[in-house]
This record gives sequence, structure tokens and C-alpha cells, in this order.
Amino acid sequence: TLAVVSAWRISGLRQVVRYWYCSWMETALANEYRRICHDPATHQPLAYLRLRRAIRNIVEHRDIEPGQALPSERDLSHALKLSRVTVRKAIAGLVEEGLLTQRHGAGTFIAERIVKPMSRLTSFTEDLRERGLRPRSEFFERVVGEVTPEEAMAMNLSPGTLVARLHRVRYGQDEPLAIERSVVPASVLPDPMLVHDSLYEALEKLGCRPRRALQRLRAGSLNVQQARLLHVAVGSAGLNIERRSFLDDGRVVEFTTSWYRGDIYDFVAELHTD
Ligand code: 16G
Repeated sequence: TLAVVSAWRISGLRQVVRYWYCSWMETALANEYRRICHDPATHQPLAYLRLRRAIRNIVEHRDIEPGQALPSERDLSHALKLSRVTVRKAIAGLVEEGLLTQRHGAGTFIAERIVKPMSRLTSFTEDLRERGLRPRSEFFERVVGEVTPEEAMAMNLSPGTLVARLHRVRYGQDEPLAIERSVVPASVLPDPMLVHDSLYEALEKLGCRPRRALQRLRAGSLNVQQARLLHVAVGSAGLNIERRSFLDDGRVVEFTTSWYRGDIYDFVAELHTD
């Protein structure tokens, strides 16, 4: 009986906290929305665009933390005295931008983003572990074959050279975050089955962990197949990254093409004057 009573108390307490939090957030949003309506500098005649700006502002000012839930459409339209169509339109735009995410049946949340520094030569596994997330790979391909003309050019290999090929979806917890195709000379990685979750861990064991890399980053939209694998809408923003990594002696050790989800990743570089 005691256990049931304490469980009931805890869940009751959670509900009170959630209720308090939602009404606090509604107030913060309503205040910001009103401020924007009366601010001549941010003159915006359309209500859904004003609401979009209000939500963006309170997220950027960290009044709401990533991962937290937004009040329901009904509560927002009530608190802001706006139609549900307007609220829905404001939210839909921010979901498309990647600032908010919607989980079926659970509601709308402030998107949690992964900040990846650009200046360190780290692996996906290390990046995620550093953030306390559990990395995982799902393989579609782990084979040895002859180098293609494009790969031969990119890796400075002669035609006919054997390479190990990995094609996988990279997960953080249970969320797909990126798709990667990696090519490694078979002289470095003779058996691709040696890669369980992490390519760099396997290369480290073989004494061939990359020491230097060149990376090219481009924006693009995800096609039907990529969007399906990454559980996002077709045409969503993606970051297309090519990495060529080298050993100390200058040999290319990896040529990887990745598609990272644009709604989750922030690539950050530190810049110095000379
Ligand atoms: C990162 C690298 C990728 C590398 C992989 C190794 C970028 C843009 N790409 O995803 O080139 O192959 O890490 O990760 O950072 P792993 O050791 O976990 O397999």
C-alpha cells in the first residue's frame, strides 16, 4: 500500500511540476508575443510570423531548454488568443526549420542539437560518447571490392586496388543521425568485418588511426531513400560531408561520404587571427 501511495504521490508531483512548467512557459511566450506585437522595430503584420519569432526568441534566450515540451496547440491558442490554424502554421514552420520536433502522440518539443567541433579529428562514436549518448551502427554493406574510378581519384589509388566498403546508418540512442559510406584500402583494413560499431576503433587496433584529414561540407536536401533511413521528411536539410583522412606517411586511409541530419547537428569551428 505504501509503495502504491508513494508512486501515486510521485506521479501527482510530476503532474504538478509539468502543469506549473507549462503555464510558466505559456506566460513567457505570451509576454514575448505581446512585446513583439507592440515593438515598432519588429513590425510584422502576420500573426503566425509574430508567434514564430516569439518562440524562436525564447528558445534562443534559453528561456526554454532543448528537449522540453511546448504547450499544446489548444493551450497556446487559448493563452495567446489566436486561432488554432495560426498556432499550427507557426509551429509547422519551426518544425521545418529544425527548431522544433514533433513526436507522434507525444507533442512538440524544442529540438536537441548536437554540437560538433570541426577542428578535432574525432569519430562519430567518440562524439556521441562525449555527450553521454549511446552510438550504434546498422550496416547495409561491409564488403571488399575493386576501387571505382571516383574512389581511385579521391584516394590516390591505382585502378584494380582492393578496398573495404562500409555503408551504414549511425544512431545515437535509437535515433538515426547520419548515413555514411566509407572506403578504406584493403591494405589497411583487410577484413571489413573487423569493424563492429566504430571504424576508428578498428583502425586504431590495426595501428592505422588517421592523423590528419581534409573535409568538405555542403548543404543539400535529403532524397526519398535518405529521408526514410533518417526518419525525416523528404527534402529536409542535410549536411553532406566528405572526409579524406591520412596516415602519418601521407597514405589515404579513409574516404567517407556522410549525410548528417541538418535538424540535429551544428558544426562549429573556432577561428583565430594570424
Ligand atoms: C565521423 C566522420 C567519418 C568517420 C566516422 C568514424 C565526420 C563528418 N565524419 O562520422 O569520416 O568515418 O566518424 O566513426 O565527422 P566511427 O569510428 O564511429 O565509425
